[in-house]
This record gives sequence, C-alpha cells and structure tokens, in this order.
Amino acid sequence: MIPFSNKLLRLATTCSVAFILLALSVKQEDFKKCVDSSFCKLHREYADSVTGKQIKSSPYSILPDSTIITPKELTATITSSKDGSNLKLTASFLKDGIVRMRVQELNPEIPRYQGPGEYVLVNGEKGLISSSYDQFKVDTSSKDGSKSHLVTYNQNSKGADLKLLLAENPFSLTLLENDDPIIKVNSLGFFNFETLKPKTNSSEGVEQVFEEHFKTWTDKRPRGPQSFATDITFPGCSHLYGIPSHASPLSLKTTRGEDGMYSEPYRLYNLDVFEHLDDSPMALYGSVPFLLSHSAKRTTGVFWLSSSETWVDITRDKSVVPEIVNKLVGTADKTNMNSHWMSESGVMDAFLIPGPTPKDVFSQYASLVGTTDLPREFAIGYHQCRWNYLDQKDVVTVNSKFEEHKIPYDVIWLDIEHTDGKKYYTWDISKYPDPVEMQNILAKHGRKLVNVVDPHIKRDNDYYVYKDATEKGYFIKNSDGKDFNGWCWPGDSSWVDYFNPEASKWVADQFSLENYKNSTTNLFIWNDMNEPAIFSGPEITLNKDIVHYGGIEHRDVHNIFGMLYHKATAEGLINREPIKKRPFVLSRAYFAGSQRYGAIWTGDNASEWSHLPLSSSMILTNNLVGMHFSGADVGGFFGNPSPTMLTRWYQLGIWHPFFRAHAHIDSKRREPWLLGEPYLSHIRDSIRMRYRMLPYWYTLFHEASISGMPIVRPMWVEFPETTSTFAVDQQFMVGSALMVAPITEDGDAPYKNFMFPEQQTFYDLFEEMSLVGITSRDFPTPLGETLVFAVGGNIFPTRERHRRSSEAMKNDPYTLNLFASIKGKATGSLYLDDGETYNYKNGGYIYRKFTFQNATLTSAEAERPKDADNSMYEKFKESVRHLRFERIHVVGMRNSYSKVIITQNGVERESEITCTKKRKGRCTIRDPGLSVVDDWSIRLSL
Ligand SMILES: *[C@@H]1O[C@H](CO)[C@@H](O)[C@H](O)[C@H]1NC(C)=O
Ligand SMILES: *[C@@H]1O[C@H](CO)[C@@H](O)[C@H](O)[C@H]1NC(C)=O
Ligand SMILES: *[C@@H]1O[C@H](CO)[C@@H](O)[C@H](O)[C@H]1NC(C)=O
Ligand SMILES: CC(=O)N[C@H]1CO[C@H](CO)[C@@H](O)[C@@H]1O
Repeated sequence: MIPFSNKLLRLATTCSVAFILLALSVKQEDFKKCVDSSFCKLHREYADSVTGKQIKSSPYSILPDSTIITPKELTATITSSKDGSNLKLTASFLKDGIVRMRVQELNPEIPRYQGPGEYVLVNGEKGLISSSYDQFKVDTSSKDGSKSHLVTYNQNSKGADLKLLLAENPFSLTLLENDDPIIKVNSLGFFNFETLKPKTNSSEGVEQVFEEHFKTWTDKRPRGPQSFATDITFPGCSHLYGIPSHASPLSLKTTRGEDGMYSEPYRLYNLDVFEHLDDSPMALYGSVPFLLSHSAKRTTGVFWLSSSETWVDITRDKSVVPEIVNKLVGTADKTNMNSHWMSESGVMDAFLIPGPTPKDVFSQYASLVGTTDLPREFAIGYHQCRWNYLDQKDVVTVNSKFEEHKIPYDVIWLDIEHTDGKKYYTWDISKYPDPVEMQNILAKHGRKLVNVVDPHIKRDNDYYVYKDATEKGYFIKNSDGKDFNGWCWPGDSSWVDYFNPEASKWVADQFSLENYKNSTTNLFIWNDMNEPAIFSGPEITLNKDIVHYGGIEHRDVHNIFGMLYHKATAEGLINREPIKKRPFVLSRAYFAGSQRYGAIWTGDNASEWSHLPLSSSMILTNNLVGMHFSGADVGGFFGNPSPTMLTRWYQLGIWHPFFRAHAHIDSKRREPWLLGEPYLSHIRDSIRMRYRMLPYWYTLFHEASISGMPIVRPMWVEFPETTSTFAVDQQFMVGSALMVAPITEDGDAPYKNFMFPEQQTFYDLFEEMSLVGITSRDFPTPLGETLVFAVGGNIFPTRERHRRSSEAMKNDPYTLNLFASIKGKATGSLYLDDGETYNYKNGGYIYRKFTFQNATLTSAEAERPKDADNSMYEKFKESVRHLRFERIHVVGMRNSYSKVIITQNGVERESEITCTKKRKGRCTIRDPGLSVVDDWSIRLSL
C-alpha cells in the first residue's frame, strides 16, 4: 500500500482516481536523484573526469611486493597516489569458479561494517566453500615496469581454464576463460575509495563534510564519508539484466542519456515509491544487487554484496556498432557493456560469477544466497485480495460466490482494515465477530485466510504488543536512547529492532497460536510496508543515522531490514505447530536471500495498460536473480480496469509464479462475476487453466529449489544462442515446456511477431496446430484467447478435473502431455509430496522422470540423494499409490498407432490408443492403469 498522509487518505476515499494520481505525481521529488546523494554525485563526477583518459592515470596501484597468492586466495595492498591511503584487497577462489573480491582499509582507524554476509549468504560467511583445483598455477610477468599475475585457479563446465589476472599498476582485476577476458574490474579506471577518517577540526587542514541534507532532513553521518565505487565490464556482450526492483524492461537500458535511454543510474534502496511510473530506474520496494550478462557465447554475473544504498550506471561502449547492425551482420560479440557500482558504506565485496551457461550462473548464484524454499502447495493457486473485504459476512459471501460461479481459488486476504485500530494481531470484532469460525468455513472448502501484519507497532499503552516490546526494550532507539517514534498507518508507531536476535525471536513468537488470538493454522501472513515505510521519515523511510542493536548503523543495512522481518514472520509460522509446516508469507521489501522466506510482489501498481507488459519484465528480472516466487497485482492496485483489461490481466497473471488479484480501497469491486459475460467465462477459463497446470508449476518450484533455475524464464535462457531473443520480455517461457505471450494491449490488433526461435516443432495448446521454427508469425487475438505453445521435446503433467481449490484436487489422477521433438523425442518430470510439511527433506516425495524415444515412453524414479531416509520415502509412496495417470496425450508423431504395449514388473500387456483422424499425430492413451509411483514403459505400436 502507499503512504498517503492521513488527510490525503481521507480525501482520496472521497475523490476521484484522477485526483489521487495528481496527488501522487507531485511526490516524485520526495526521492533523491543521483545529484542529491553526495556519494553518487562524487563517483559519477569522478567517472566523468577519467573517461577518455588513459587508464594509466588511475591513482590506484598495487604496493610493490605486497601480492601473496595461494590456492585459496590472492591478497595485495592497493595504494593511492591521491591520498596515500592503503587498502587491503582479497580475491578468494570459491567453489565452481566464483571469485570473491573484497576491498577495505588496510589499517582502519575506524572499523567498517563488515557486510551482511551472515544474513544474506545461505550458510553465512562460514558456509562458503573454497575451490580445490590441482592444476592451480601462477605466472608473474612484467611489462613497462608494471607487474601482473595470471592465476589459473579452476575450470568451467565446458572444460575451459578459468584465470584471474591482477595488473599491479594501475590496479585492475580480470577474469578470463582461457584467453578471453569475461569480467573486468577497474578497466575504465572508475575505482575510487573514500577511507574512513576520524573527524578533524577544519582549522587543521582538509575540510571534512560529515552532515548531509535532503529537503528538510539532516543525515548526521557521524562516521563521515566512506563510500566506494568501481567499474565492472563485460566484454563481448550487448545485454545486461537483473538488479531489481525497477519499473523497467528486462534488457537493462543504459543510464547516461545515450540514445534516449535513462539519465539516472539504477538505484538500489528499498523504498515505498508510489509514483505510478512504468519506465524508470528509480528505487522501488526491493533490491537485489545481482547483474547478469549474456551473449551468444556465454553468460556471466556479478553479485555485489552491499546492503547500503547503491547506484549502478550502465553504459555501452561508444565505439561499438548499434544493435541493428549487430543483428544484421552478427557482430554482437564486439560490444562491451559496462557497469559502474557506487555504494555508500560497508566493504567493497563483489562475487564474480563465471558461468559459462545460463544454468551454471543460476546454480553458482544459488550456491551463495540459496534457492526459493519449496512453498506450500496451496500458495501457487489463486489468491483473492482487496483493500478491504469489509466484514466477516463479506468474506463468507465472496467465498460462496466462487462456489456458485465454479471458479477455483485457494486464499482470501484481509488488508489493514481487519484490525482493531491498525493494531496488528488484533481483530475488529465489530466487523469480524467470530474470526475462528470464518477461518473454519474457509478451511471446510479447502481454503485459507491471509492477514496483513506490518512492522510498525502502534504506540498505545493499552496495546499488549506495544507494551511488551517497550518493556523488553526491543524497539529501535534514537541517539538519545529513547524509542524511535515515526508515523505510519496507525499514527505514532515504533519498529522492532530485528538486529537484536532476542527481539527477532520475540517477533516470531507473536505468530504463535497462543499469542495471536483468534488465529488458526489456516491463517497465513502478508508483510507490507517493511522497507520500512515511515511517512514522516526521509524518503518515507528510516533515518540512515539511526543505530541498531550491536552498534550497526541503519545506513549499512537498510536494504536487508525488510528481509529480516520477512524471516522472523516465516519462522513464527513454521514453529506454531508441533509438526513444522511450511509457511506462507508475502513480503513487499526484499533483498538477495529473501527467496528463502516466501513470496514477493511488485508493489502498488495501477490499472493502466502500460502496467501489464511491465509486470512481466519485472517478474522475469526477479526470476533471473533468484526471486522466483513473485507476481503483480492482477487488475492493478489503483484505479478501475475496464472489463477487457481485467480479463487480459487474468490471462497474464496465471503465467506468473505468484498469482493474486488485489485492488485499492477506492477501486470498484471487481470480483470476476461482477463483470458479466463474456468476461466471466474468459476469467473462469484462465483460472481453471492455472489449476490444470498446478502439477507442472509445483514440479518447477521443486526444480528451482534444487537448481536455482528460474521458474518463468526470459526466452534467451532457453534459447541462449538466438540473439533475436535477447531483449524479448513479452513472450517468455514457463519452465522449458511452455512458451507464452499474454496480450497486453487494448483493441483487437493482431499479436505481432510471436517467435519460434529454434529448429523445432511448436504446438499451439488450444488449437490443433503445430509449427516448425525458425520463424515468427502474427496471430489474431480474440478476447478469449492467449498465445500458449508447447515446445517440442517436453512432457508435462496436468490435472484436468475442475475443483474448487488445490486441496480438493489432492486425490485427482494426472494427465501426461507429451509433445514430440522434431526428432521424435521428449523428456519431462513430475514432483509430488504432501504439500505442507518438511518430510520431503527426509525423502518423503516422489520425483518421476519421463523419457520418450523410439516411440517408447518410460517412467522412472529420479536419482535420490544418498542420505535420503528410505522409510519416509516408502511411507509417502504408499500414501499416493492410488494416484494414477488417467490419460496420456502423445502429440507430434508421424504415424497413427493402433495399440500400445505396456511393460510393468517385467510383464507385458496390450492397451488401447486412439489417434484423431482429422490431424495425424494426436493420440491419446486412456486409463492405462498405471500409478504415479511405479516404473513402467509404454511402446506405441502400429
Ligand atoms: C578540536 O578543537 C577543540 C576545541 O577547539 C578541541 O577541544 C579538540 O580537541 C579538537 N579536536 C581534535 C581532534 O583535534
Ligand atoms: C476472539 O473471538 C471472539 C469471538 O469468537 C471474541 O469474543 C474475542 O474478543 C476475540 N478475541 C480477540 C483477542 O480478538
Ligand atoms: C528402436 O526400436 C527398434 C525396433 O523396435 C529397435 O530395432 C532399435 O534398436 C531401437 N533403438 C533404440 C535406440 O532403442
Ligand atoms: C508490475 C507493476 O506494474 N508494477 C508497478 C506498480 O505500480 C508501482 C507504483 O504504483 C510501480 O512502481 C510498479 O512498478
């Protein structure tokens, strides 16, 4: 939600949306531009001052004879001829070829914050694994009086040598694959480091600027300036991706004003920015400082581990031929993309991620920050939300309307108005007289409730949560030792200091069934406003000079604050039952690592056509950086979508990993049945499509939790050598099997240039039509239709019976959908477990692999981890033995078959197959009598 002032809020509830948007657009000046931030301005100007000069002019070099190289790490002292400062450089060689580069003062006069590794890295700082490479070697050479050290430290998945080159004077670091440079640090000379110095009296020499001002706010910066920056270049590539969250296209635009692109750097600083922008590098609610580069040759990345405010400029080498020429003559490889990273505080800490394939990059990144935790099964169903469902009767009525209209859904949500005066963990009993009964009614239909619980705590001595936290001293404090008081939804509020482990545990405990009165195990949580949003604070957030528990300045950790709240909430839900259950918590703020705690969404968007395509590019970007479980408000948060727009938004939302409709308090009610026909039927069809696909989605979530592979994927992830896919973000992949292009425009113009990017067969999921790539085509787009193609070579599971919720589908049989490749082959998988506990971690799951070749389909259990508990596996297997395949569709064969031979336990039997006469190559095997848990094969016979 957006932070209006109370007055504005009251006006907004009575005035038109046009007024709200007008009021909002004024607010853009509430947020800093690069020139308003002294360190961003400093480093940009520094970059400008050295651009065009020889890199030799850089004042930073390696102190002679300071370099020490071991198979674990390289260390050296960087010295500056500008101010004589000495910096310590460490480059550690980690597993899978990752290099971690850290820079900070050699002999600090004042210690720096050492970085958020303990919160962000999946196993903390101690969990990082060093590389072990037995052909490790170092070549030191000297040229023009400058030494360089070439360290061969590993090999990549294609067998190429990975090398790190340290040039001493000027200092630069280059990662190479054989002899090709793939990532370069300080090759442009933008490296610039402000060392921490004690405050001196101005009369004693250099003038130090400590305080910083923005509008009416003062940041005291008691430790003074301490920022740092460097350029990181990706040679031979023309596209960069990642560094969310921004309302911008998938392929990052350059930021220094070239070619009509952005003129501000991408900003990473978690903020409640409510200007309804649809194309901007402005900061938003989440930050993931992970940048990916891709070319037809390789994929690489840089993970910049800083939780302080960070700005990133993106430029393309000026000498380079424009994109259009690249496309024509295929010289994309000659381009260089540059990034310029500027952070306010902490340690310079960059992980260079070598790839070389997209898959390698995702798993290397996941080895650092972890993968998406497997969600509860219901959480990938449809979520119905608005600000607000008015009362208990409203909730029950909406629930029964879904029944009446036979639309499946899993979760209904309550926004802030469900509380007693915005005091979280309480209920407004006048509106929700029996919350437990309400949750039980939903439970009876296999459905859940989600309540919003925000981090601001109302300062009210009659509020037990406030009293308890005050007495225990858990709130964030001002410099005078008093509890910080800021303004948010309830008025005067305080915020718990999650950096205090005891306080963080206390937050988790508030979600116990005992503490959270009238909550049941059927209740789940939504964390909003956790950037944190503070209406009375600078840029609507917390002052940077606030000091947290343990002496940590907020400046150092701003971007992980929301994640710590998300984590505490998730832990609270996990621990509220004797048998631990997977939590479901949606968060607005996020950072690298948040995927371990739950879902996120793109924030408060508007019911405008431009926000539909934007949501796909933002969600694809999130998926590239490991934030797989993300979605956008279906229908748009502000305003009133037309029935056509809302229909299109559902058709889009079903293909995003998190699927929730949401609306502002002033938006007209827009539950699907209110639209009438034909919209109601189209929306019902879309939501049903989501439910048919749940087994495939759940399998993708499982695979993402193992490998870090995105769930929804930009086209280039699946077709990495097809340059024409690199900037595409409106046509995308759901796993490897489905290629979709939702319609995001009004009117009935045909969809242009749907691409079939490979020499492969592609099958229209709705029409009995297939096409062979490489080609692209225009398609008509009547309102009921979206473009969904299965890619030849894939097998995916569905459940075809219409039910009211995912829980109601638990005992339904499966259908297998097999789409043969151009060579007549296909592969796929099906994952299932109990959908709610952690038994799967001990082997309580089924993971089938399907392969089809030579007209024979086989089902086999995937290899299981060696330490898996067999008894847990056997127990789960028996519990799902009754689940069978009721249908197997085989599409794309050249022949018409007359029967199939089924082999199971060494016994062969015959069964039927029917192939459509109309279109050769679409055959169906009905009820072959096979369970999901058994090994079997089916041979098609003429
Ligand atoms: C700065 O000046 C004040 C008063 O003039 C003096 O007390 C203080 O010690 C000085 N600080 C330093 C770091 O020299
Ligand atoms: C819990 O619900 C009951 C009604 O079932 C109500 O009387 C009671 O006040 C509620 N308690 C709290 C703390 O909300
Ligand atoms: C494919 O099937 C044919 C006939 O059933 C057999 O001769 C051939 O060896 C099989 N090829 C493979 C690779 O299994
Ligand atoms: C997905 C999407 O459209 N997100 C936008 C929603 O609106 C907010 C502002 O209201 C934008 O910042 C988001 O980018």
